[in-house]
Amino acid sequence: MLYSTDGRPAHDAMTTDGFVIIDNLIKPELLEPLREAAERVIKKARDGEWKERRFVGTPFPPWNEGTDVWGVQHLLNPELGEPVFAEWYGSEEMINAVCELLEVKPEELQLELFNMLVNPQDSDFDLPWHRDAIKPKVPADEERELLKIPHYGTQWNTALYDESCLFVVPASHHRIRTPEERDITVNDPLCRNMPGQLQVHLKAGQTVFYNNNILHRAIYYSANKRATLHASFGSTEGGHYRAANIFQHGLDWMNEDRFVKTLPPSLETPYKNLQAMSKRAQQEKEQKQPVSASA
Ligand SMILES: O=C(O)CCC(=O)C(=O)O
Ligand SMILES: [Fe+2]
Repeated sequence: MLYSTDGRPAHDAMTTDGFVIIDNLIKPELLEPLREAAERVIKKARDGEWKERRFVGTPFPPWNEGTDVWGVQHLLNPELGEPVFAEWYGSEEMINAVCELLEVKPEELQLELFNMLVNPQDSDFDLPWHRDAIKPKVPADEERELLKIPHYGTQWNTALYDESCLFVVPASHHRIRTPEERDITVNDPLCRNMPGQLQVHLKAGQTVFYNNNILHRAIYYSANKRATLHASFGSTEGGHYRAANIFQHGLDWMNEDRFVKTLPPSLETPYKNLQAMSKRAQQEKEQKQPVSASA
């Protein structure tokens, strides 16, 4: 069974608190190769050789304004030439942990996003308090309904160096915001004193899985090195509900043969599941489109 760093069954901790910290999901012999690959990729992103980046000043996609990089997108893209990322994403440790948290079998996993969060160089960057899939201004009734939608997937941060950038409000993933929390998320989203906030301290090699509807924010300190792998898997049961969130990131490169060839055997079925989901999502979109009279 998978346990949190404080010795609780990981699935229970995730359900109750909306996040869970787990140790040892990077084999010791993979830590250095991952760090070296991360260095190369960060350099390319900062130098502009790799254009898929998040910039300070733009907290949410599209991240197309600014110069100082706080995130690097698409680490699995073969153009980056860093197969160690797929090796780790598809490693037994990672797959088993995700399967246990999602209560699915490996063949039910859906390959998804794999990015990296890094320290900016010029100034600190405050990512505002948010829930990933619910906008701050939605009325309480709508928030309550949106929080009931199952996730059919999980996302996580794995630190390659010690870091304490993420803040969460534990157990806020299954309830609407209090009036004070609502006021902060709408009017003062960079507030550094959210009631009940908890700073997540990760040692190198530790992973925090979190429900992306937990109230969370991050502070990116330019003086503290951050190279944190930020990834997700879905499950086939409801993978299509995740389509909008996944495909907003532009994943056409995943259709290419040269990408498929880089996948370790453990990711072949999760990849096929993603492709099947993409087709299904596309068909549903086309069916919903009104028939228009063409000239
Ligand atoms: O920096 C982090 O740890 C969180 C990033 C985040 O919340 C996001 O990209 O939506
Ligand atoms: Fe987020």
